[in-house]
Amino acid sequence: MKIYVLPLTLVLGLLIGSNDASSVNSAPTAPEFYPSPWSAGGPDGWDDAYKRAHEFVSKLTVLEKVNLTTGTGNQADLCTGNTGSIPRLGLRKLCLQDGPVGVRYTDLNSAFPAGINAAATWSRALIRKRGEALGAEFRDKGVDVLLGPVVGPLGRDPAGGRNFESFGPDPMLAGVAVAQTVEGTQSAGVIASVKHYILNEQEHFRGGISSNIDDKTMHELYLWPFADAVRAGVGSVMCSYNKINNTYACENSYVLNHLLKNELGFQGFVVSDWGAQHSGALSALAGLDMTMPGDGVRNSTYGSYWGGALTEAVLSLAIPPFRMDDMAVRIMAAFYKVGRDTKQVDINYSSWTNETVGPQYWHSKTGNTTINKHVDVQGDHAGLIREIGAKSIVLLKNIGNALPLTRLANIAIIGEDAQDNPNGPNACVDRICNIGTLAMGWGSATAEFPYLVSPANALEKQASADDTVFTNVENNWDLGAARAAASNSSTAIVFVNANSGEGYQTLDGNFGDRKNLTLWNGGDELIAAVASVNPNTIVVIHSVGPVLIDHVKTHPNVTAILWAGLPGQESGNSLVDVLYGKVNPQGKTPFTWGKAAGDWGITTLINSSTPTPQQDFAEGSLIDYRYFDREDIEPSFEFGFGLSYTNFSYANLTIQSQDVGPYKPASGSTSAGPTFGGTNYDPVSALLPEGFEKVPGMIYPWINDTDISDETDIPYAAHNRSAQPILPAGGSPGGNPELYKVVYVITVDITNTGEVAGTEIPQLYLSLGGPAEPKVVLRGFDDVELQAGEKRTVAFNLTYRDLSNWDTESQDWKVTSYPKTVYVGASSRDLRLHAGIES
Ligand SMILES: *[C@@H]1O[C@H](CO)[C@@H](O)[C@H](O)[C@H]1NC(C)=O
Ligand SMILES: *[C@@H]1O[C@H](CO)[C@@H](O)[C@H](O)[C@H]1NC(C)=O
Ligand SMILES: *[C@@H]1O[C@H](CO)[C@@H](O)[C@H](O)[C@H]1NC(C)=O
Ligand SMILES: *[C@@H]1O[C@H](CO)[C@@H](O)[C@H](O)[C@H]1NC(C)=O
Ligand SMILES: *[C@@H]1O[C@H](CO)[C@@H](O)[C@H](O)[C@H]1NC(C)=O
Ligand SMILES: *[C@@H]1O[C@H](CO)[C@@H](O)[C@H](O)[C@H]1NC(C)=O
Ligand SMILES: *[C@@H]1O[C@H](CO)[C@@H](O)[C@H](O)[C@H]1NC(C)=O
Ligand SMILES: *[C@@H]1O[C@H](CO)[C@@H](O)[C@H](O)[C@H]1NC(C)=O
Ligand SMILES: *[C@@H]1O[C@H](CO)[C@@H](O)[C@H](O)[C@H]1NC(C)=O
Ligand SMILES: *[C@@H]1O[C@H](CO)[C@@H](O)[C@H](O)[C@H]1NC(C)=O
Ligand SMILES: *[C@@H]1O[C@H](CO)[C@@H](O)[C@H](O)[C@H]1NC(C)=O
Ligand SMILES: CC(=O)N[C@H]1CO[C@H](CO)[C@@H](O)[C@@H]1O
Repeated sequence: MKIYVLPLTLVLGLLIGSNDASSVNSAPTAPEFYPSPWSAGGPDGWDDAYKRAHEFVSKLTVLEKVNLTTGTGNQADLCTGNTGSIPRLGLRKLCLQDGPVGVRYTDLNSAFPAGINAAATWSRALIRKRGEALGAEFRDKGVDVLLGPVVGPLGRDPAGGRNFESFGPDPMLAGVAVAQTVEGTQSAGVIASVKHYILNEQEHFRGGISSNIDDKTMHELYLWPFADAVRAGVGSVMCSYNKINNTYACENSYVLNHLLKNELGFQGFVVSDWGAQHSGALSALAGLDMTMPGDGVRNSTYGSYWGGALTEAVLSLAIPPFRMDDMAVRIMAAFYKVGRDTKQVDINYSSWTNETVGPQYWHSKTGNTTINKHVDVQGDHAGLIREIGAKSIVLLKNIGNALPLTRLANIAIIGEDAQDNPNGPNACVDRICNIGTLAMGWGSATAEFPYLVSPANALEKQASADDTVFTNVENNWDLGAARAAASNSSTAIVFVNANSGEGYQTLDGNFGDRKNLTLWNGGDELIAAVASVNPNTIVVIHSVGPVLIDHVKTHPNVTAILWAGLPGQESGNSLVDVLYGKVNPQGKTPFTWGKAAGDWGITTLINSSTPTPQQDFAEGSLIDYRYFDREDIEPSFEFGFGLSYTNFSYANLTIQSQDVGPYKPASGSTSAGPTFGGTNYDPVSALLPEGFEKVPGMIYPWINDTDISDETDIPYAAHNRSAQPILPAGGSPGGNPELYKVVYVITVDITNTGEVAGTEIPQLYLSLGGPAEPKVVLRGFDDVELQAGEKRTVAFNLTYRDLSNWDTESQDWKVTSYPKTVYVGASSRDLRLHAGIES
């Protein structure tokens, strides 16, 4: 430990940030890792971006570097998050905006299907197009950083409130989906910020809970999709609210410095979740590069952990110059990597009002100007949204060819979940209600709907075109009316749902996380009433995740069940496309449907009186289907399951070794930590220039006076800028490139044996062998469109990473000596072909 001079705020920050753990007996602690790795470029555009960032940052003063890193305060400016600017060099503030389903807090934007729906398509091409379309909308509103996509929560807990934002609990599916989304978004010229890093698996206590995890599970499960995001070139990573092994994510030097920046070779910047920063100098040394929204530290000199406080920490050398420079370089490297220098347009909207003219600086209500230009950024995205909505629908049951529907004499639509919200689709702020059809969860992962096509509306249109007698029962509670309508129609479609969201608001007793896994608003009773009188009852479920519906699955009068997830603005049209066979369903469930809440083996932690509730991830990597397989629990519908209107056969599994030679651990060392510009460390130069008029309440980089004295401990190793060894599993963005070498190519022949064209999702599962390992893990999939009778040979790659387990001793990926088996099939339990591979 070395003594440095620090201001009081930082001392407080350090104490608050580091002392909580000591109150918990024998609680695990996070190892420390210093120094924070400096960015040095890399493949796929990072080298060029780094060079340009290096040139730019070389021109900056300390104050200007600080300005890049610090938000100007909650609602201080137009966007969800706003950094300071560099007027001297013409760099405007950076605009960060929620969120993963569309541009939040504005108008004339699209509302896309949720992440969980994107995953349910199992289509790389559709997921990529969704990312591109999202990126284009953010770009055209003037946004620099899109706060998404989401792979944390991964979905450990089926009741987890924000699971729908991400791509389901399998790390491989999530990894492919996040990479496609990042590449799509960034190709449009917007920085993606993958979140929430890491282990933010439930909403209860998210601001204080400690997620405690072992090294192997961390690598094989939760870190896996983040590695794919980094390999895809993601420009930003958002650190989460929770603690990991009792240290806050945003000051956890092990997860930020060691895992993310060193082992995964992340070259972009880490931004805090809103208010997730809890210390000043310590968070910077632990690897945080940008704080949002920047303020929120009451009773401190600067109202911020950073801003003027960061300037003081830099001038006092509590933070070494190479670290401050690296923070700025990482932000600017991400900026250049995605082409913000040529693709940036002015910010066209205010997040805080839809009035055309009003205050730019919302918090202080100053700076009246035209703040909402009402720019229509929707392009032709409605067609893509409709297609993803339809292709994400999972057909769970279909007996006696109940579906697809043909021209019907009559149809009854039953349930509130089919209807328009009478007050409009955006009537509830942040969608914190469950009125009308469910097409979006609640919280920050929302955008305003430009419109919402309800199922009732779309089905009525279809009925009218077909001369079908159409009956619509809008209410869930009038079971008499439901029965009357159902008994009067040859086809009855019942709509039910289950919602969840972000844990800053409670809805019907659900604090973000679901309090149960059953249907909402009497959905079970409604289905029972309809099915008791109608032998052709079709059930449509809009839900954030699995619901307990085994009684529906086994009910003889329920002829079809469809899961439509959270489809976004084209909900009704997407559904009609599938019900009437214009789209043959291809969706496969991206999570397991248990029969009882206990089947997953996970309970949400909802009662705790300690400031740091301890949540041990003792199940290791045995979540979702891996747990059901291990415990031999029969689910209602297994991970990867979904029906089609046609059938597919599988044959001719082959395995070809690629003779790529043995894996080579990375070695060597980095360059020494570089510094760029900003050599004036005289506090006088950091005082507010005379005559500068501050926007009231805004966070600035200037210091109040030149007396920057107070003392605290700073980890000595954080100041070491000498060359550092490259980790065996590291060396490049995403980790050692050797990990991604294709070791085996597996092929199978898939034939469409039915009467109509359709898309099959063949899935490759691998048994890694070993007594503690999951029975199988997903390692490949493809979406294969086949005409009736058509056959295609499908190829899957197995990389070194796919075949390996994390070896804690060597801190590297290793192929164990246990025998390994490859399975290819139509779901995690429909493993039709298999073959052993030598290892
Ligand atoms: C958490 O603590 C466990 C047990 O001490 C340790 O094995 C693991 O590496 C730690 N992980 C992190 C991310 O701190
Ligand atoms: C920091 O950013 C603020 C807000 O954009 C701006 O007013 C100020 O001039 C910037 N300071 C410096 C030193 O560039
Ligand atoms: C901040 O100051 C106010 C007024 O002096 C006081 O009531 C409050 O408790 C203080 N808050 C903290 C977090 O110290
Ligand atoms: C720091 O300076 C700002 C104005 O420049 C002032 O509002 C604030 O009260 C000062 N804080 C302290 C603790 O002196
Ligand atoms: C502006 O927002 C209000 C409140 O959310 C809403 O009632 C109104 O329709 C909106 N106006 C426009 C033009 O979008
Ligand atoms: C800003 O504009 C609003 C609406 O046009 C007006 O009510 C308000 O008085 C203006 N404020 C200032 C400071 O000009
Ligand atoms: C039953 O159907 C008939 C003819 O289609 C219609 O006139 C009547 O209103 C329906 N009754 C109910 C309860 O829906
Ligand atoms: C589960 O929660 C939902 C939403 O709060 C509620 O509507 C439903 O009645 C609950 N189910 C049970 C069995 O209590
Ligand atoms: C199925 O529907 C018929 C009416 O067609 C009804 O008589 C029967 O009781 C229903 N079956 C069940 C299990 O509810
Ligand atoms: C299996 O492969 C052989 C040889 O390529 C081919 O003739 C046969 O049609 C394939 N079988 C199926 C069911 O695809
Ligand atoms: C499989 O590997 C080949 C060559 O390494 C590559 O071109 C192809 O895109 C890979 N396929 C997938 C699905 O990753
Ligand atoms: C001031 C202004 O209108 N800025 C931008 C608004 O959005 C359009 C379309 O993206 C841009 O071309 C403008 O520059």
